[in-house]
Amino acid sequence: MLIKTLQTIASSEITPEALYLRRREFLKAAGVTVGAALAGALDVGAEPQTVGPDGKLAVAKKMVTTTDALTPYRDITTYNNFWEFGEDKPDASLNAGGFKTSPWSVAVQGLCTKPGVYTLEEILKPHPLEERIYRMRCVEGWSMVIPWVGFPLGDLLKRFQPQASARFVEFTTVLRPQEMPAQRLRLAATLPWPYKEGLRMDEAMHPLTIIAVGLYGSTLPNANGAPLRLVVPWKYGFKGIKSIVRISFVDKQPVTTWHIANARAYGFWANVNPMVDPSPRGGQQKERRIGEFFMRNTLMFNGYADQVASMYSGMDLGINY
Ligand SMILES: Nc1nc2c(c(=O)[nH]1)N[C@H]1C(S)=C(S)[C@@H](COP(=O)(O)O)O[C@H]1N2
Ligand SMILES: [Mo]
Repeated sequence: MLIKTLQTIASSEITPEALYLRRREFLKAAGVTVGAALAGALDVGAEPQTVGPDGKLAVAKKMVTTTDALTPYRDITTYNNFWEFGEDKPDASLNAGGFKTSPWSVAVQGLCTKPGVYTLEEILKPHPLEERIYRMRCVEGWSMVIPWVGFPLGDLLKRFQPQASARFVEFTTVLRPQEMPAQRLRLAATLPWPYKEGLRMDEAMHPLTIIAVGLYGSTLPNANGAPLRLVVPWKYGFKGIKSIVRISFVDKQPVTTWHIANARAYGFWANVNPMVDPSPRGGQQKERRIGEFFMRNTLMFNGYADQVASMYSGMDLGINY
């Protein structure tokens, strides 16, 4: 297997202690010891994920989908939406320090042959990591270019053997009021917790859809949704649900958090579309790339139309937003 190491983050940007501790947690999570009781239930494969000799997550493949400059690590990890930790951009990085992401498990349920509660190591172990450089466009009108490390969601979902009746997948974020202040203190614009998102099965199986476990070659910071989060680059950022603890195969379109909060503004599909603006925020035609002064034009399907538009042929995107 070809292992390429990733570009390194300037060491001034992260404290070595913080990196070291996170790496130890990840090594534990990706380790070769699998609970004997569950080992038979799910094929965990033979090839463990690795951390390279330089301490970076080792990636087997790289996919670069834009020539735009990468957004700096500091911006990606301190300008966040993770409302469980507060509504302002710096809240997640300031308040998520004590969020415990190890041990972690994911409950898989619904219309599949292999439901169960799986440890993070069982979830991650067979999947070679890839670097995916993707644009991310938030419905608030800002965007970034993020070098994710992860693997195709479809490869994970196949292991649970979804049934033909499974038409959608629903994802749920952890409910941890003791660690997530906004779940505990009913803040003004609080959302109905836990955060939920969903995809149609073909969207979930699309090769661009990934589970991210890292960025810039290191494990995900808590603020970005450690230990694992969804990334769907042609959809608005709110589809990218963080810190996932449940995956459900269902036959009906899931009811999602932002849709409950404001059904008119936030549809289920949430495909990036400069032509449709149902939200009260103002147009979706332009976006500000974090770090840039001038606005950019927002691209249909966030620039991924060639790969994804066919999934929506025959759908009226003005209604199904
Ligand atoms: N659980 C959870 N997931 C979430 C959110 C959230 O508040 N809670 N915010 C979403 C929104 S609106 C965006 S734009 C992205 C932001 O991801 P980032 O902070 O890693 O850039 O996460 C999405 N996933
Ligand atoms: Mo967002």
